[in-house]
Amino acid sequence: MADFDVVIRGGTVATASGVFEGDVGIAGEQVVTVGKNLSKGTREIDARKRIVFPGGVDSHCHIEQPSSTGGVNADTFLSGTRAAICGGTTSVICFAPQFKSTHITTSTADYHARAERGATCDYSFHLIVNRADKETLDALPTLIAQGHRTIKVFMTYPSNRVDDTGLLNLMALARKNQAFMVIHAEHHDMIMWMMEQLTAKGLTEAKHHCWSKPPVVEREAVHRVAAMAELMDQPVQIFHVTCGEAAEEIRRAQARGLKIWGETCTQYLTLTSDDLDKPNGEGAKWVCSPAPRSTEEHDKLWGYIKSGVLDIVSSDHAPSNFGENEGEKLPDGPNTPFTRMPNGVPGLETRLPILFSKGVVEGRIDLETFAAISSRNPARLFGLKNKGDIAPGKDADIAIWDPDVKVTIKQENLHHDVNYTPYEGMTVTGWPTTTLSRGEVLWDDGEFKATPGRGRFLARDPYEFIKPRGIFPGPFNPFE
Ligand code: DUC
Ligand code: ZN
Ligand code: ZN
Repeated sequence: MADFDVVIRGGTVATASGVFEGDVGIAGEQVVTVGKNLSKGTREIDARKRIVFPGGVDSHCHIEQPSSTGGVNADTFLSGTRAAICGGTTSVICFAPQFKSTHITTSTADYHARAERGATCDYSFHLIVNRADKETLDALPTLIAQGHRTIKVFMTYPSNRVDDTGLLNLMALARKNQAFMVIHAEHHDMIMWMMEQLTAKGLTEAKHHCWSKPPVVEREAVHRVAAMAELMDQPVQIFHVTCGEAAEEIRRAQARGLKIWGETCTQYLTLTSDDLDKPNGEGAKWVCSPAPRSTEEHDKLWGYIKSGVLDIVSSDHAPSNFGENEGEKLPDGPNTPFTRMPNGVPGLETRLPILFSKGVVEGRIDLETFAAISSRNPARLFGLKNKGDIAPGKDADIAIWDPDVKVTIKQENLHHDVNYTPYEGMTVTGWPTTTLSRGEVLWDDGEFKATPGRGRFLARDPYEFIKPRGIFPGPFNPFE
């Protein structure tokens, strides 16, 4: 009998802690040995001239997420996780949404049912909370204890935003119940005011979306979150940082010792406001929030990645079809004002190839940093203890890459279920050729094969990163 179910042989194994030439031995669902000249496996995978990375962890993706108006975003759990796996990602953290008129326990259970039906890779949830009322505050401790260890708050969007008092109350609840917080940080009133002015002047094209939310809108909100997190002694992550000004606020807070982390996304390292400047409503394809900036800001973000201030690059996959139905990018046709365009771009499948190409191939980061920002760091920050590494005892979630292949990204070759990609025509170097999830080969040589619903919910226990520091800015500890 073979010692291993699978041996990945002769590759360059690259994790956040190091790079070496060797083999990976897998038994059942887990990695059991990493070394040289391992004995034969029942299945042998030739990884010569390949890089063997831990499967990506995408800690920010909106999949099959119902909206308050009854629509659902374009990907199902089946298509979204298929796209993830074909792009080398093996765990996703999605968003169980809350609605104004539904109990959060019910909406979370409904979202679980969707994932159980379709997910082909493992998944966990952040809980979107959009009303910090008594009913919600009473329900959250049980939901957190069930393994939903993050509360997500939007500081903007009329239908989802939580005001500052609500955010403070949620931070207090998170602290008492050992939950983490992730924040969409933009100054709501500034954006609304700017939208009104732009609309009054007839400046309503997609490109004006960027005008409505310049970097100061983000910088102010990040500063505010950091101050609140300091007051409450609550660990937080700032989502989708787009610019140096906002990243600098995070750096300053980190320098004060706060438990604050920053994420950026592929689109903020590649897209610019010029992408939105297209005629006949086409710019809507690139509308996302916060807004895409400039190549100068891309360079700044890479700098903050290199220094570790931003330590996760996720996709913020938020797919809406480019079409004219309600919920699609142009609900009022080609002249749809930007205020009515759904925010978000698809990017689950392209996240890692773009990050590898722009990051590793173009010499901005090394292989270890790539493995850290795409897999190890999100697994660690969100308490996915069996993910993010290739080491004995870890789940055999692995992506084997051809680092030399040149791929021109085309919608027709992608595996999501949205009808465009914002990266159409971009040529990247490197793509995953084989992806394993818990030892099972799901993507190999252009073929995807997985049973819908095989993905498992990753319930998260309390972990180091969400522990408060026990330090308050004044003499009063409100939690004693
Ligand atoms: N911005 C968000 O806040 N969420 C989804 C997509 C987007 O662009
Ligand atoms: Zn957001
Ligand atoms: Zn998002």
